[in-house]
Parts: sequence; C-alpha cells; structure tokens
Amino acid sequence: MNRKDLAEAVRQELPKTRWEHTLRVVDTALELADRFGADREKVDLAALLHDFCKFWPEKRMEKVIRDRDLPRDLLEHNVELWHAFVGAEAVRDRFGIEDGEILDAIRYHTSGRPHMSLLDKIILLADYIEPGRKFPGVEEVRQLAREDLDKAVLKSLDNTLVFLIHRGQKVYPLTLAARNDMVDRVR
Ligand code: DGI
Ligand code: FE
Ligand code: FE
Ligand code: FE
Repeated sequence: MNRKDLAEAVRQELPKTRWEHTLRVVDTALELADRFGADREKVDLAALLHDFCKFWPEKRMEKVIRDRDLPRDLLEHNVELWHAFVGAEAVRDRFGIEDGEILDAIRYHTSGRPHMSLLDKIILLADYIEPGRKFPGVEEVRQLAREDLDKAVLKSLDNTLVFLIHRGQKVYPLTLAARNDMVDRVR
C-alpha cells in the first residue's frame, strides 16, 4: 500500500482530533529524525501508525492480547497501554508491515522499554511533545529535545511516572524499567 492510501486508512480509523494529533506526531518525529539521524521513512511510518488502535473497543483489544499471547500482565494494568501492543499486531495484519523496528516503536510508544532504539525514542518523544500537548512540564521536555534525546526521553518518562502516581494509578513495570535504564544512559 502506498503512503497516501495508508494515511487514508489510518484517518478512517480515528476521530478527527486524534488524526490531527497523528499528523503532528509525524511532523515532530520527522524533525527529531533529522536532528538525531534516524531513517525518515521508518520514522514516518511508525508515527503515522502509532495510534492506529487507539479507538478500538476494549473487548476487541483484549481479544488480540489473549489470542496473540501478548504480555498477559497488560490486562491487569492501565487500558491506555493496550493500544500500543495491539497496534503493532494490527498494522502487521492490516497493512503487512513486517519491519521489526517499526513494529517495536509502535508497540513500546506508550510504555517505553529498556534499551530503546533510536526509532523507539523518537516516536515516544514525538508523541509526548507534539505541539498540541499541554502536559505540565512539556515545555522543558521540548527544550531538552532540541539538544539531548536521552535527557528528553528520561524527563518525559519521569513526568509520566509522577502523573500516574499523583493520580493513584498503577505503573506498568516496563515503564519503570525504561525509566531506570534511561537514568543509566544520561549519566
Ligand atoms: O495515545 P496517546 O494519548 O497519544 O499517548 P500514549 O500512547 O503515550 O498514552 C499515554 C497515556 O497512557 C498517558 O496518559 C499515561 C497512560 N499510562 C497509563 N499507564 C501507564 C501509562 N503510560 C506509561 N508510560 N506507563 C504506564 O504504566
Ligand atoms: Fe498512543
Ligand atoms: Fe506517549
Ligand atoms: Fe499518540
């Protein structure tokens, strides 16, 4: 499928505001790709597809988690995490995307993971700092992203952890592992 048809298929799957978010993530991710030397084509595809399943009903995502043997512990953690793991399966099924780097960047764009690839970091960060985001502290992360990718990723994970703790929510273990790994990297 060509880029135009792919974009149209994604647009069909998302409400207007989420599609606009996706377009801003693509632009932001491509800026980061140029700054930090990543493959623009992979960055573009991963960004375009990252929230493909965001509006699937919970039951539909749960079925994919069970049927595909995705990490079972997802079912005991925040439902916000599911669309990322399920999204990687869905874009392979639906569009025949087989590139492991692209699929991983989609899969881990919400949770993060230890030893994130350049592509993983760019998608996670672009999702966090795209110009429509208004999280507390996002401006500091945007500033860091101008110079140091790892420091920016660490700060975004720290902010997310603080946000989850303030709201009394569970933290997915992979997110904590991702954060601890980034602490080692920025030393
Ligand atoms: O899909 P988006 O809204 O564009 O952004 P996302 O995929 O990064 O989802 C982020 C939400 O997931 C964010 O509001 C925090 C929430 N969340 C819930 N549990 C966890 C979590 N995020 C992380 N990183 N780790 C968690 O355990
Ligand atoms: Fe997402
Ligand atoms: Fe995110
Ligand atoms: Fe997103």
